[in-house]
Amino acid sequence: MQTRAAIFDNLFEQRILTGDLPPSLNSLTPSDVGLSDNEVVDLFETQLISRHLDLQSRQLAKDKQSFYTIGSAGHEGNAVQGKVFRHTDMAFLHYRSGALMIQRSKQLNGQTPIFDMLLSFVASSDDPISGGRHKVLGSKSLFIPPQTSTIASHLPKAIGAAYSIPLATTLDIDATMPRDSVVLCNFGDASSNHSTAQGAINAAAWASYQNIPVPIVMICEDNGIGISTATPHNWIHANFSSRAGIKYIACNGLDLLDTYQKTLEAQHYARDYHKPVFLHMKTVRLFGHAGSDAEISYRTKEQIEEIEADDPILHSARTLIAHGILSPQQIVDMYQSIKAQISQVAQQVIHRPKLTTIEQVKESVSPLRQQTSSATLVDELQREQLFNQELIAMEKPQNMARLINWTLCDLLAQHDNIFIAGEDVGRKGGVYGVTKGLCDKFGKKRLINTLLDEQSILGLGIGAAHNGFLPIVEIQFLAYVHNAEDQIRGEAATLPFFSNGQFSNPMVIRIAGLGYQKGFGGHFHNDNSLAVFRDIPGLVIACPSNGRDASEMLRSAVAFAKEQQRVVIFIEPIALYMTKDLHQEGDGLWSFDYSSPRQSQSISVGDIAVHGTGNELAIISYGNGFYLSSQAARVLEQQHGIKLRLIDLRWLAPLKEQQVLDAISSVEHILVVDECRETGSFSEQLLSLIYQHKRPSQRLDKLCGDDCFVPLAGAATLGMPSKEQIINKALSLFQQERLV
Ligand SMILES: Cc1ncc(C[n+]2csc(CCOP(=O)(O)OP(=O)(O)O)c2C)c(N)n1
Ligand SMILES: [Mg+2]
Repeated sequence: MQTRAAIFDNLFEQRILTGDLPPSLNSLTPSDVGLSDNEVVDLFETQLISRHLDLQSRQLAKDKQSFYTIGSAGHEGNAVQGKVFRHTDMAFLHYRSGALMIQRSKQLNGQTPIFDMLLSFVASSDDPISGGRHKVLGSKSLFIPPQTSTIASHLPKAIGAAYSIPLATTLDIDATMPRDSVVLCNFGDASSNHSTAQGAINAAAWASYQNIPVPIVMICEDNGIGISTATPHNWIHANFSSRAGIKYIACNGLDLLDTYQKTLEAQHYARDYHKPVFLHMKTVRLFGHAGSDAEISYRTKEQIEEIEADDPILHSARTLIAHGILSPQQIVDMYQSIKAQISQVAQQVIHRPKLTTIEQVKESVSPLRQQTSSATLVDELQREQLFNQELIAMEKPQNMARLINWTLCDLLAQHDNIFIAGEDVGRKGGVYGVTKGLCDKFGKKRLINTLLDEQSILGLGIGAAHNGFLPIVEIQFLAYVHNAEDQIRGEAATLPFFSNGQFSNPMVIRIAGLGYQKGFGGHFHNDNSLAVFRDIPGLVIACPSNGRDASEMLRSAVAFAKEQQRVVIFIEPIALYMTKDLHQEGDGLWSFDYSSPRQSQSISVGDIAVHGTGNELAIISYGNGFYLSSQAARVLEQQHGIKLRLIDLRWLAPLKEQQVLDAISSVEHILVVDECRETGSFSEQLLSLIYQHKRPSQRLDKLCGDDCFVPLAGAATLGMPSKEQIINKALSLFQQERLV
């Protein structure tokens, strides 16, 4: 049986030559909208290239040479956006944007979109965007970061990138995009219902409503369906045409002239007024959702044929013929010659190399980059003015919250491309005062109070990082990462992977979290699980146990994000923010001196700390667990005479395995203390590592949080390791006869 794609291909010539074309949609002429005849032909050529690439991808799939057949057929009107927007206007694209990308590539010399896209279809390692990792649309030189297939998840970062353009001008930073750029993003009609899309569009509206500039054009390519689920009639218009702060413009994507006129209007509006535009573009979807989709199971043959008759390629052909620009025969010739060219290139690309080793595949997860210049040291006089009264307090040891605050202050002074963004981080200084006073020193543009939406906060960071910023974003509590987790997992962490290391979104995500808050808050403010980050390739995870480390590690995190373009999760144990003492009130043993950037003794990413030299017991821990282990250590040493050492992991990823193994190699008993819920905790990784390498005589055990959520009040710590439990567990290791 012939596929619909093959039927279209076979009938094309006949339809054009017999004039079997859809009726005109308007009375516009090319000159009415400012297009020359040649420009219309050029757009049509792009549409044909895109269509033939779609047809070819299905042929290649049939021949088992290609692995992804989702295409752009019916959406080729987006060639217009490839023409209207500059190639430096960063584009976050829907998967049906083949024509847009091809047309955009015509703005730059030396582009080879046909070859490049075919290389991506066949997953060749020569594919210039993903290096054979996925069929994505993307190009470094065309300012098109590749997108994952999770629909709508690219919108928060598109808004973030748009927000960062005027911000870069105001702060006078060296941005990736030119200062008069706009951002464009596109997505499907069904995708617009996704909470991520709704949240992102709401964030743009929220900003625009209060006159915060967000130069973005959000294009909804409305084909009336999402796989098999119809979008309710007129839903997109009803839902988006009167949103506060957002200009709504509609166009018919089947008609090049109307689309050109409206896209120009949208582009000018966004560029001139720095305001978001929602461009609602009607399209059709041809040949099913993808090659594997049997459309006939949910649409009748008549419906399918009716939609096919509205093919934008046929509309464009009609326009060209009606205005005497090309004859039917010239159109057919053009169609055939592009078809032949693409088929010829397809035969070449199937012989191009593929990824053959896991090392090659992994190379782009965290590519090693050349060191860039590190932070400039701020003039001492300037620093004195910056810290002013606080210099007196700096002479005394302080708690973690204060030390992080000063570190952030120094970092903001050293790096002009850093901003801090999150809920309440501005004037209030965050829930725990960690960013207090910074807004007064650096202003609202660098201490950004965001709206209450974690996806948008992370999207702001990711998008701004695309444009040369080094964002430090804050999630108010660990439990509130979860509703936005995909922005880290599916977006920030995957960008280097899918772009073969070409695009990156360096940032530090500060998250207040973990348990032990003296009964306050219950589960949501005492979420003791970091499992959500554990399996994400390339992510760096920091969790300091004390203020001095927190300060140095934050500096390293920022430097690493900058130099290696990495995403760093920085977990701040809330219960330790204000902690000053270790064993008894007033001992001040958990307060530490602040080192200025000049005095800094850096802690490299991954480096553990070993305290003590005892060989009888090693306690390995981090965060609150390390604090409690330090308390327990004194009892174990003084009352039980155990010679021990304490190991603070400090960084949970990457885990420097050899450092850990070296630190315990001469020790007889090893106890891992992990405050997180046992299932999914880092203890799993640590125990299996140690178990694989330990000597038979070494005894090993662990103490973890219970697999339970944290309740309120006095019951809050029942399920988490305590000082007493650590002592008992350690002692029981010594009593055990059985080798673990
Ligand atoms: C978050 C998420 N859920 C589900 C899917 C599976 N999926 C892929 S495309 C699609 C339909 C999208 O429809 P629409 O946004 O209208 O775009 P179209 O394909 O029609 O252009 C779905 C459900 C996905 N990719 N991402
Ligand atoms: Mg759709």
